[in-house]
Amino acid sequence: MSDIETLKQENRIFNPPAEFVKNATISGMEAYKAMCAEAERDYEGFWARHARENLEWHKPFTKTLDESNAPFYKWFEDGQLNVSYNCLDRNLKNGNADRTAIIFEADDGKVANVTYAQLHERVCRFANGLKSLGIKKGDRVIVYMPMSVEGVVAMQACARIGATHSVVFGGFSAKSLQERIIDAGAVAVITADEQVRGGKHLPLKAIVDEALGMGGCEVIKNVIVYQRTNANVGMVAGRDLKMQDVLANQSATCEPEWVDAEHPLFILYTSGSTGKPKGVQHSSGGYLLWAMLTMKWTFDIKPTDIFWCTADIGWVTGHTYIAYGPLAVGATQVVFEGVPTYPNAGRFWDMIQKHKTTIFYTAPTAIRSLIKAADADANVHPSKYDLSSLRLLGTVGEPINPEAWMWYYRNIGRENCPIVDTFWQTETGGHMITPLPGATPMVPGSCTLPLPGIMAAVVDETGNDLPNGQGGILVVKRPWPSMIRTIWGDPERFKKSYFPEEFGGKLYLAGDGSVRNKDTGNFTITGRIDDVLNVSGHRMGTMEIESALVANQIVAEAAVVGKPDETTGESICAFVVLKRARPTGDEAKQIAKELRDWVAKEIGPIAKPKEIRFGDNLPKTRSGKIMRRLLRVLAKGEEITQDVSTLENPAILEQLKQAQ
Ligand code: 6R9
Repeated sequence: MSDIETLKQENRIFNPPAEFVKNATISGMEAYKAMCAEAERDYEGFWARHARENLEWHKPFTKTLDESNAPFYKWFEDGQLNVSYNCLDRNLKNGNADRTAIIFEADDGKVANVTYAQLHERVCRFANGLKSLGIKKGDRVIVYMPMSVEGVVAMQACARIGATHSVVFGGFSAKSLQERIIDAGAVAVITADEQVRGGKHLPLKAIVDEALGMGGCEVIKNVIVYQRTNANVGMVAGRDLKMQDVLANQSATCEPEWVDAEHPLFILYTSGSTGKPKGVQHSSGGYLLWAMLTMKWTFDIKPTDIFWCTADIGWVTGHTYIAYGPLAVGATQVVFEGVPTYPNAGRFWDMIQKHKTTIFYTAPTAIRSLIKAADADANVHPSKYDLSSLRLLGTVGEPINPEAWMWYYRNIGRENCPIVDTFWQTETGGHMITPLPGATPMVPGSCTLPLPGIMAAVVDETGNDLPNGQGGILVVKRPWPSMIRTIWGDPERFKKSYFPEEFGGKLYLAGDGSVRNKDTGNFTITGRIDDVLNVSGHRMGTMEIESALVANQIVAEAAVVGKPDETTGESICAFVVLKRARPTGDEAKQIAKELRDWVAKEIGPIAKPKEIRFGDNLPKTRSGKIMRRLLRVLAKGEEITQDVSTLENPAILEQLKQAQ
């Protein structure tokens, strides 16, 4: 039985604990249904009410939703606000000044607490510093930072002055960084000398220098360097500045730049089905509204909580559930610099115990690798730690297999914490389909039901609704406030990718397949329907990796497919044809290693193929299309049962069967 078949038949149901339901923000299914009904009845009124109740507006909006130029929807268009003001100043006014905003734990275990007042001051000083460099509203600023308080400060300071940030994950290569700098037309880069992960020092500034040296980045006027390790890094006079010098002598207050609700808060690059990463552009008002509402609804956030999202600020999860959401609701959160396996695989459990974490949000891939580690070494088994502070668990980034869900539920939640399996995307800005912890009956492996106001559905290839029980394409039928606004610099691609004409131009296409349970209507995500892979919760385009491979001069052709992997969900398998004879034995091993390193340089270590197989050519149809479907079967090591008579060169399949 395939994984999807198993998931469809999953019928274990876990109700939220009564105690949780009693105190929950959304308590019980009736409350959930009433909210959904309100949104159905008066869609704009529903969102307008929440936007008024949750955000502090400098100038109130009078229009809720403008659909006149669909799919370029506008929300709260004539309202003005500042995101950083809503995250910081508002907490100072509300009596939260001395409340801990961030509990920062460094790789080596050192802990530093930052209060809202301190965070506000740091953001203001840095915002003033950015202004003194001439950075202004509408400018784009690249943030290439380690997990740090300073990373959050950099993002918030950009928001404060109305500059649009684009955070690039610290694991991306110089080439990827350069492409993003050019595409965004950025004027400055904020980075660190080095990042520290798992006891190792890894360069950041040197990679920035390499990226800028590749050319095309002449628009960058300044590089601001946070000194994380005090490593000796090259500083270009007139261009490079230390963060501490930018902050020095700046005023501790900074009048926020009031921006329109639609002003782009950030651009975040993500992989699509074609080669070039897309710059997903998000708004200010609608985005922050959903970050706040989902903190309240999905995470049931309370003043007594210690919230911990383990994502990196380089991904959307780190934007919404570290840099913005928790601060906007005045929460106390843990920010972690390191990795889950250092100094040992008990690090997460140790940190939950130490910081009395109450809400823990992580990725299935981390859970799976920690299950393995706990099985291998009893000392890092979660039973060795006091996890009794936990009251809610969450997962994000990829489907969670029911067995990993059960382990998480039993060993981490002690069968007493609801699990929110949150389905969403870079493009959606925040959670879309997820259990509500004090309401929804949970089913392992299912993200259950859409949040109130989110009109998710499963349709066929022509956009018609499918009955429950029938697998199809996941869509969202109505625009929602935190949705992607456009692809930076490429509105046509935005339309084609997300609102294709074949579907009438008005349905948002998530790029995932889904099926709803016949009885409950629960959604189960069946995986991407495009050429996007999900490796350890990281999104990667197969075409992106293929382009990187063929950019190597010895490669003639390459096809990349995903292969199911016990730990990482999917792994990357590349089929490669060289310009010279097909290598075998040690030579094949050597070239495979060189190509893996090459991809790490072109894109970043996360894109390295786990497996490379060499062939004299690739299986193609007579019209020259590579049959990726067959390659996926070969990668899995399964027998091909499909009809291969339309293949130009069926004999090649035998050769590609063997893993090298
Ligand atoms: C937030 C984030 C988005 C893709 C998405 C889907 C997969 C995310 C999931 C899930 C099943 C979940 N995905 N959460 N699949 N269940 N709870 O991860 O954004 O990096 O853009 O990835 O991840 O395939 O389309 P992003």
